[in-house]
Formats: sequence, structure tokens, C-alpha cells
Amino acid sequence: MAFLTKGLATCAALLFMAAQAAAQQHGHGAAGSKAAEAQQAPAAQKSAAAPAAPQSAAAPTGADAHTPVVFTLRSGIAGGRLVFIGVGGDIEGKIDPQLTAHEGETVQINLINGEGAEHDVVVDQFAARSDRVIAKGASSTFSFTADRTGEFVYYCSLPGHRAAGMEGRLLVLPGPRSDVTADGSDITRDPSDVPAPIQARPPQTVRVDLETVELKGRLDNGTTYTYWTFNRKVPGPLLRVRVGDTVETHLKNSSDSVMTHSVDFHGATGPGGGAHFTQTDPGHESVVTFKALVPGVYVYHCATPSVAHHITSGMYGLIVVEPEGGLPQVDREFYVMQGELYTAKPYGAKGEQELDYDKLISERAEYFLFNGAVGALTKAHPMRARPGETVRIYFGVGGPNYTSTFHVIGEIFDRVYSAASLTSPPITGVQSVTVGPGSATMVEFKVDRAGRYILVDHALSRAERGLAGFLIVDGPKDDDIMHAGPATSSGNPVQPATAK
Ligand SMILES: [Cu+2]
Repeated sequence: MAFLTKGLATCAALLFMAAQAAAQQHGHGAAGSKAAEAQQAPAAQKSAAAPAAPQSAAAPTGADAHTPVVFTLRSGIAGGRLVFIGVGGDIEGKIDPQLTAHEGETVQINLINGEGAEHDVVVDQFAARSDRVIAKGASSTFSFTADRTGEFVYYCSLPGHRAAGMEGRLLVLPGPRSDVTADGSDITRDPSDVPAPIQARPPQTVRVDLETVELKGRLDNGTTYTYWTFNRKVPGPLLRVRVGDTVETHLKNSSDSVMTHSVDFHGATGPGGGAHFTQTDPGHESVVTFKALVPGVYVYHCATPSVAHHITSGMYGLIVVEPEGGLPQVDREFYVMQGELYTAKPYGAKGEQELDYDKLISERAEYFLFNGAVGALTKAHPMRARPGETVRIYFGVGGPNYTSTFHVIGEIFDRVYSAASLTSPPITGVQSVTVGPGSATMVEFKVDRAGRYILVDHALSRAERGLAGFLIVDGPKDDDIMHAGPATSSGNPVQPATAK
């Protein structure tokens, strides 16, 4: 592991230098360098996933000492000195901020490299130190238990940096933190949040506005998670264009963000699907324009390292590129995406949940979710239809890792557009459809009989970890299709079914 870490660090340095050289050669400014760096360095930022939560002690997580109290520090220069600058919560913008924790709490410190020199954070008394952050934008994290009270010092151990100003105080107070509950925002996407079909029209230039927002969202009753989103919901908005359209995408990263974000459209052709041109720092906006060349239903997602961390935290959505002449008309359209979360605490734990990076990279998920949260499609936004109506579901998997075997219990898909291809004929009469991460499908079926149908991934253990949705069909029940009890007499004897 030590070897691997060292190898990655060397790799990071090389990639960073290469990116710098490329930026200089082509006369790019800082933005070009940043994009190149982010584009090339997924492995380089192996610890980049760590800053899960921008909140600090301003958002205490209750009396539970196992939920870490999180601080984020960014290296920078202030008044001609090298310093740590607080990020988020009540240390926001403060120079070498005082960090306050309570006895017994787990303290997590995220370090972001804000200016490009090499740094770390060390707290001697707890024998705790971060990995070094080597390149601008790189980040690392570490945590320790504040098992004694008093006043301690955190500092950067690189030669000369502490003397230059990179040190601050850590205060560990006796007794537990007072219990404060915070509910978090509703980040669930209503599956009926679907734009109108493209009417017959020639190709045109369309503008798409995406804002990347990091916010504490409700994962379940009494449980929150710091989501990273497109437009404050999970999944991001369903986008709808037609083949031949020119898509001008404005990606704004909220000034409240901690992380850089970007967007990779699987429906685009070009470097990184647009991610190359959209690595966007907090408070900035970037624009990328692409031509929608091929009809289909495509995933888009954030592609900033560590990409898996950005995706698991909610940064995915679908874009429908309609073929010329549009899609066949249906009565109802729904938008559903599946993803999974890797929380440090097990499924069902209360309070603020933190990402566990080891679980993420070893694919040990705690939560499986449709549209962002437990209950999003059962309690918050069940889907509804009437008997006899045709239903279309745009279904995608953000993941980042698990393949879904998408199934609607009690229904049969009349048409499945395999792999979300809209230029091939659909297959018909299908029970389940397999959709891998970063992939999608489009299914259509007529709801013949009233009742409650349940959307699942037929890997049904995942239903025990949050994954379910309801399609409620209200109206008269057609007993001819199904009813309780024996077949009603038609005058003919009941024959045995063929079985052996
Ligand atoms: Cu992102």
C-alpha cells in the first residue's frame, strides 16, 4: 500500500508537471492548466475523494461521537504569508481558523491545495497527519479521535511553512456537543419532471443551464448526506434536444461549493464529452457547445477526480436526443435513475452520514437509491397512471459501480430500446433490462390493470437498502387479466398446464 501510495504520488507529480508544461507551451492561462490537470489525473488524486462535507463545527451532528466533525482547510497566501484558510461553516474565510471539537469526537480535516506548493496538516498530540497535497486543486483527508481535552496546534510540516504562517489552534472541549438536528434539503427528483416532447422542428441551437450545488440533503428520515448535485436534485434535470441540435451548455459552479466540478455528456462527441472544457472552480462558469449527432438516451455526469466520488454524491443525469420526427407518442413519461452511496455508517444509521472512501473504491455500497434518497419514488413522488395508458420510463444508472437489472413487479415491458438506442427497433415482451453504470434504457408498456406496481432492481437485496419505487395505477380492475381465486367458469374444463 505504501508502495502504491508512493507510486501514485510520483505519478501525480509527473502528470502535474506535464499539465503545466502543456499549459505553458500552448500559452494557456491557469484555467487551461487546471482543466488539463483534472483531465489527466484521476489516479493522481487518490485521496481527492475525501472532503465529503464542507460544513464545519457550525453544523454539529448531534451527540453521536462517531459521526465526524469535519473541517476543510485550503492553503493560500494572505498578507504575504502562507496560511490555511477555512472553508465552509463558521470558519469560512478565516485565516488559520481555530477548530473546535468536543471530547471523544472524531475530527476529520480535509486539506485542499489552493495555490500549488506542497503542503500537509499535522497534529502532533494525536499523532495525526494528512497526505501531502502536491498540485493545485489536489486534496487529502485524515481523521483522529479527540480523546483528550485542551488546546493543540495544527500546522504544515513542510520546511519553513509553519514559520511562514501555516499554523492554527485546535480546541478540544470537555463534554458532549449539544444535540442539534438538521433535516437537510429535499434533493429527490420528481420522476414526472420531464420536459415536453420536441415537436417537429428543424435543428436549432439550444441553451442548457446547469448549476453544480453541494448541499446537505435528506437521505432518509433523520438521515442526511452532503450531496453534490446538478441543479439541487438527484438526478440532475432531464435534458431534451433533437438530433442535429447545437447544445450550448453553461456550467456554473455555485460560489458555495468546495469542489471543482464539470460535465461529461455521453451524448456528445469530443474531448471528455465536454469535461475537458468545463472543469469549473467554485464561483465560476464555463461554457461548452456540442452538436447532438446521434439520437439516444445518454447519461451525463461530473468528471472531476475522483470521478466516482462526484458520481456517487449525485452528479448524474440523462439527456434525450430525439430522432428526426420525434419519439412515438405515449400517455405518461417518467425519469428514473439509480445510484448507490458508500456511507461510513451502515444503512439505516441516523444523523449526518459521511462518505467512506475505502468502501467506495472497494464497491461496498450501503445505500441503493432511485432518484437520490430512500423513499423518493415511494413516499415522496410515487408515479401514477390510469388503466389503458401507455407509460414510458427513461431509466439510467449513475452508479458509479452497480449494474441494475431494472424490473417493474407485475408488469411486462412491451418495448425495450436496448442500451437506449433510438435508431434500432425495440425488442418486445421483456421482463427485465440490464443497465450498467453510465448507461440507460427506454422502456414502454401499457398498464392494463389497476394496482400498485413496484420498480426494483431485481438484485432484490438492494430493495432492503433503499431501492424501490411505486407506479400506482388507479381505476377499475380488469379481473379478466388477474383476480384472486380460480378461473371463472367458461363452460370448458380447466386443463393441466404442461409441466414435468
Ligand atoms: Cu463534481
